[in-house]
This record gives sequence, C-alpha cells and structure tokens, in this order.
Amino acid sequence: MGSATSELPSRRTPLADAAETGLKIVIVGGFGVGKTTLVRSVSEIRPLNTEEVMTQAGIGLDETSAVATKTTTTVAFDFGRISLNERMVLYLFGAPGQERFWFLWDRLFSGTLGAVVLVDTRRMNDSWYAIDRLEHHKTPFVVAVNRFDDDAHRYSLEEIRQALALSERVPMVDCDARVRQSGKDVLITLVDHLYELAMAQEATP
Ligand SMILES: Nc1nc2c(ncn2[C@@H]2O[C@H](COP(=O)(O)OP(=O)(O)OP(=O)(O)O)[C@@H](O)[C@H]2O)c(=O)[nH]1
Ligand SMILES: [Mg+2]
Repeated sequence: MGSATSELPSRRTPLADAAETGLKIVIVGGFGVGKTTLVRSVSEIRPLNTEEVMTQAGIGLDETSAVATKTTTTVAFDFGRISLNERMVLYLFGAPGQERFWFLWDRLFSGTLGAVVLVDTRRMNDSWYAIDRLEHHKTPFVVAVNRFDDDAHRYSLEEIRQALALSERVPMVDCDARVRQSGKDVLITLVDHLYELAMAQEATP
C-alpha cells in the first residue's frame, strides 16, 4: 500500500479496471455534524442516501437547535465511493447520527478498516458514543472537526483533543464537509494513519 496522497480522479469516474484494494471506511459522529454532507461531497458515484424528512413527530426526540436549517436525517446509512489511486478504492459508509438509530452502528463497523469521527464543537458531547464504540471495536480512527460558519468560539485542535481526552496518536484535522477537497484531505489523513499503523505492526517482532 503506497501513500494515499496521489491525485484523485475527477468526479463520476468509473472504477478503474486495475482497482483491487477496497477499504471500508465509516463516517461516524453525533446528530447533524455533516456525515451525509461529507459522503456526498467526496463520492465519485452518485451516493446512496437514506434520508427522511424530519417531521413534528421528532420534536422532543431530535436535538435540532444547533442545526436549525436541517430538514432531513439519515435513517439507515449513506454509501459512497472514492478511488485514491488506480488500485485503491475507499467504500464510505456514513452512520445515522440520531441516538434511536445507534443500534445499527455495530453492524456497520463489521469489516471496517478505519473511521472518521466528525465533530461539531458546539456539541462536543455527541462525539463520546462514536469514540467509545470505535475503541471497543479497536477500529483506528481520525477526528475531523467540521467548522460550521456560525461557530462562535473557534477552539484549537489541541483544545478539542483535550476535551475529548484523545491520545496524541489520534490524528486530528479541520474540515468543511461541504467541500470536496476538504473531505478528500480527511480521508487521506485516515489512510496515511492506517498505513503508518500497518507499518508499525509489521516492524514489531
Ligand atoms: N455551515 C455549515 N453547514 C454544514 C456543514 N456541513 C454540513 N452542513 C449542514 O449541516 C446540516 C447537517 O448535515 P448532514 O450532512 O445531514 O448531517 P448528518 O451528520 O448526516 O446528520 P444525521 O445523519 O441526521 O445525523 C445540513 O443542513 C448541511 O447542509 C459545514 O461545514 N458548514
Ligand atoms: Mg446523515
């Protein structure tokens, strides 16, 4: 496996014949942090989304105060694909963020090589469950901070690391889930991290 930093093909590119390594990656995090947005912005195929309109039935259940413009929510998962180079393809699974769908997560983690924990600093507590499940499954992950424009206080990555009690070994990165290049950089950070972990494991006698 080489470094993932090579250029990506343009959007909607068919899967190359040479593609042979498929990595399953999950995007997790709290409700409305931008998981579906990230999968949509980076996917080179038309992503599969299972969005449902949020209705009055969700009042009191869905915590929408920080995402007032949000009208839909993921009820199963998002699926997208991105080729990192001629041979390596990432299959992206975006998890549903609402607590009542969390029972789906453990299944979604099956066969996963790595994960992105997407964080909204306005609701940091929503990240605990994701981090807890990933640690339980021993799934390597990176933390991506989705910077919403109206984020009143811009916490540094180091402050966020401390607030989430993350080890120095967990890579952290800023992102804007709406921007393809930014989402791509998050995925490259994750694949480089997986690569380093694999190298370190190989070097261990
Ligand atoms: N300003 C801003 N809005 C964003 C950003 N990323 C996502 N959004 C918006 O935030 C809302 C939530 O995005 P989703 O992608 O649906 O969030 P999600 O994490 O998939 O939500 P659930 O699946 O319901 O948990 C949408 O209205 C997005 O357009 C961002 O970086 N900045
Ligand atoms: Mg979603």
